[in-house]
Amino acid sequence: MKKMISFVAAFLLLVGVVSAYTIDGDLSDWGVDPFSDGTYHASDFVPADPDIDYIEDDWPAGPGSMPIGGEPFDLEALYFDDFGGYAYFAIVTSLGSSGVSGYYMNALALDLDNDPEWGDQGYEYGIKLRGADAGKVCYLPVWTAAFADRDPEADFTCDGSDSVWTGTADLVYTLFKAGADNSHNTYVVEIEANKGLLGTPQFQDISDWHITQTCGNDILELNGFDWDYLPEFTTVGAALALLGAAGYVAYRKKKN
Ligand SMILES: [Ca+2]
Ligand SMILES: [Ca+2]
Ligand SMILES: [Ca+2]
Ligand SMILES: [Ca+2]
Repeated sequence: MKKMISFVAAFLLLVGVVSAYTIDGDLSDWGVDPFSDGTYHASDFVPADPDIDYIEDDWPAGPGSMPIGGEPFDLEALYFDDFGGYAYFAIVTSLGSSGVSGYYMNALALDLDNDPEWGDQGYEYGIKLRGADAGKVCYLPVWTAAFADRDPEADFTCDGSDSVWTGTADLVYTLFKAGADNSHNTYVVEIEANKGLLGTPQFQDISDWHITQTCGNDILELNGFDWDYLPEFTTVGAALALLGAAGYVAYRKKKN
């Protein structure tokens, strides 16, 4: 029976029922290791699992390239995955939580319904990334600067007439690697948000994410991705049925 329980446990692990991301600022669970040897390699940013949505936009250096001011303000990558009842994010950036020269990475903006007409400037959810409100999620936030052509946004308040704080996501904002990228530090934000805080998106819903930065100095958006977690009731059910059958056999053996 013990053997059967470990087999079923291994099976559940295999189908991903008990695995998820650990919110610790380490990106090995995303299968990426940016600036692995102290320099830029595009391949370092490619996640192991093709189901992970991501965008990479490391500052290419040189005149005219965004962000203005270069490496200190660089938003480098945004990763997204959903699993079970949770949404997961990871952000890679040169901006620490205390900012640089008064510039900060402030919030993650979500256009959940992929409809620019619903939500202030289309983005009907906001997640605070730093400060006392870090991790707090607001429905119908008020964005504090113009969002013309989806240019980056500074920040949001949750004090509009319809605004509601829906709850707080687990969030870690931490130093990832010191001095590895053009002699600047690299920071990681890792987030786990209950889908209930974000309007309970359904399988194959299409949404857009946008990171806001003071002054819109750098742009990082993940547009038109779908929520692709499909509950695997059949595999879980099969595993549980197997466990039940094994239990029954063990019970009968004992009885006899
Ligand atoms: Ca992690
Ligand atoms: Ca960079
Ligand atoms: Ca960038
Ligand atoms: Ca919208």
